[in-house]
Amino acid sequence: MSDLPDLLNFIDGSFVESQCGHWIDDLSPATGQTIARAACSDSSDVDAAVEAASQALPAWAALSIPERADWLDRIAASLEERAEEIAQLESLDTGKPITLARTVDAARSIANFHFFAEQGRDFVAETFEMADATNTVVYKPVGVAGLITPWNLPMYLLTWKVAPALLMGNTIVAKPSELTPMTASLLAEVLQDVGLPAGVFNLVHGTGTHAGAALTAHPEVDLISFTGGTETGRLVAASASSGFKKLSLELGGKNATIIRHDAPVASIVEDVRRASFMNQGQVCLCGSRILIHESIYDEFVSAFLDSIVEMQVGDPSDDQTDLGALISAEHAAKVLSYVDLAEAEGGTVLSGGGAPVDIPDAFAGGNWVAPTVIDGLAPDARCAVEEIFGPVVTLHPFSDDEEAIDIANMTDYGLAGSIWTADEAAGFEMAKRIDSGMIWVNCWLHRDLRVPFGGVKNSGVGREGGRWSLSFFSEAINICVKR
Ligand code: TXE
Repeated sequence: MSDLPDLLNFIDGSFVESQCGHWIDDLSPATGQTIARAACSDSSDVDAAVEAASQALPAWAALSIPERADWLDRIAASLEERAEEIAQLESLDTGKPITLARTVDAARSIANFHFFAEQGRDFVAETFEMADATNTVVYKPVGVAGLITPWNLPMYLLTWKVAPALLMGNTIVAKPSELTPMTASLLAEVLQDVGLPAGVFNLVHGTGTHAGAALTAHPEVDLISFTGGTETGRLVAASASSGFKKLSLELGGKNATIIRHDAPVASIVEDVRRASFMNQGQVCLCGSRILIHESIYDEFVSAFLDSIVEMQVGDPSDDQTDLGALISAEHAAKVLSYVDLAEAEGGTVLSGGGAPVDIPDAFAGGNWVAPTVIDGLAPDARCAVEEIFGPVVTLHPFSDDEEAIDIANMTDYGLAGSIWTADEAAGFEMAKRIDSGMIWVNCWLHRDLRVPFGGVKNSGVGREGGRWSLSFFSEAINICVKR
């Protein structure tokens, strides 16, 4: 028997072990030590969870949207009471700085429920009058929703799916990343505490290849919302498509940060640094390619490197920490392999490139990569177009807007990007020509939850956010009544 917390599945209102009794060790990214163990589920656990969700569906679907919005508010209130605990667990489980876990992960997880409760109350179904008939659009739940989430923003992304799925009357089987199971278990506790009817939300811990694949292939699952890597997204899409499941895929990114000739370098450098290194660069929206107009290249690079020297890297639980640990030893090795590749491709490492030098002994077993800046690469070098998903950015000069747009569009990804300029109109025109789902001008990750969120090209399929989430998590049925 282990002294560590056991993270159980939550099926039909009860916490249960996996049927095979196996466990997955949950490691601290900052120390490498085991901090918990999570149920290692297989298809029999997924079957039980889907059965519970199917049984709970009729009663949950029968509630009105405002009644379900009230449930979301109750969940938000209960999460709010545990906000600090959410932040502590998320920082421990992901290696991210505690201040980020407080201000982003915990805050957004709560906000997601409040936001979708409001959306539900404001929701108006359309009617379309004809000369002799009335069309009324009725929004029905899709059914049992399979929600598969990654490790970079565990509760933030899980709640982004759970809240609208519940609001629109679906029941849920969630499969969080096996690397970060802690806060999904906390969410299950909260849902049990608030008295959500048994079976409406079910949680199955486990690996992608066993629990995740069983969920995407399950014939009684009607919808899959997946956030994760592009290669995994391909497998998920192939598995879900044979059963015609409704599908949303939020995948990877290789986003450009474009700094035009007229950008005020001194005042944007911190924002660009944030876009580069937030969450150790492990956010699909991070700007990992910085394109800089040649007239201000040297000025920007010098200011950027100076600002990186000021970053505090280390103990995630320290309020002053800017950059924590990477999610796993394997992921850190992958990120560092890209630094080697960059050098082989002719790049020069201007900063970082390996583990930070002054990590205390207590964190020697963790997965550390210093903020890394590389220049001298061709814009189509592999390091400049493939997703690295770590604290590594490449720098590229450009001579005019046309060239910046060409470079920005040079990857197979199309998720996000940012443009920095004194000329808002020019920035707006440029934004329209970038092949990606979201572009920020003079800001980054400035989120209004009402707007569409999603990517083009290899960054995904579909949109979530605001009314796009309500539409994805429901079926619009038209009823035409002739007078
Ligand atoms: O994610 P995976 P990984 C990118 C990033 C990273 C790469 C791989 O580049 O280096 O993806 O990361 C579940 N059927 N992003 O391997 O595999 C898995 O258990 C069903 C971008 O950690 O995509 C987890 O719950 N599910 C990204 C979830 O999929 C499967 C965030 C995501 O894991 C499955 C994370 C399968 N066959 C990584 N295989 C973003 N868009 O923000 C795995 N899973």
